[in-house]
Amino acid sequence: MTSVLTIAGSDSSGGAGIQADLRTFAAIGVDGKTAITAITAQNSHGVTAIEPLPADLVTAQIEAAATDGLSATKIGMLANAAIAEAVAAAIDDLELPLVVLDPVLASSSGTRLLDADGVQTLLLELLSRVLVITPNIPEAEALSGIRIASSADVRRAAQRLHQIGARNVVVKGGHARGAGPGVEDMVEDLLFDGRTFHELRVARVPGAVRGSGCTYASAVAAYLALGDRLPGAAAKAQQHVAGVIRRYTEK
Ligand code: PXL
Repeated sequence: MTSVLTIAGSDSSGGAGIQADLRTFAAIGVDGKTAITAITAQNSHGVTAIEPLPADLVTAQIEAAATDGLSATKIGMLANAAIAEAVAAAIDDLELPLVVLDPVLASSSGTRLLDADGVQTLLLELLSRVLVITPNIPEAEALSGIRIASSADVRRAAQRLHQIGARNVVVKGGHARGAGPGVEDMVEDLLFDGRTFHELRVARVPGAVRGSGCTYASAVAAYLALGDRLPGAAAKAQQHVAGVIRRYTEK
């Protein structure tokens, strides 16, 4: 069976992280493997504890998964620079396939999930080693240093992240705040591959669901594993997330 590895944190509430990733792999029909980077304790009120795991233990989990064979890789919460470095080294040493990096910086409640040194390692060591990075608007602003208030700014931020080394960049439009015509009823994700901007649109489903970023990046990795390419995998992942949010908010 097609296997996808998620390298990410555990969310005890089940909404985000490893738990969301495995749910997504199962829904799309790929086998999930896990390398847990950190344990978090959290609920609907926020994050109450975070414990990063030793970087060597993260490497050992990735090695174990890679030895059995992988078709794609998703990276989420990294917690600190030592883990980010270990993951960058594993990408090279184990030739991890089709790597999707969700640059998780903070939880929805605002708790930091990657420390400041880790952000530098992500920019300097990881960005250039992955196939695609999938920031939301606040993450794209933080990583590019460009404040985003319009769709022209989204393009500038994507170009900047490409200049820094990312081969493909998807800036997810879910967090757009009045950034242009139609943002109230449509979500527009922007994919930049270094040459072309691809605008991927879906009807906005009202409401926010925790873990949507994790679900999106896992879905991109799963579709890549099944043989889709970009931008097709990104378009399918966007539809998958919209469907999950619709079903969740109907409950
Ligand atoms: O959604 C970002 C995220 C990623 N990974 C873990 C998380 C969260 C948000 O809370 O807990 C483990």
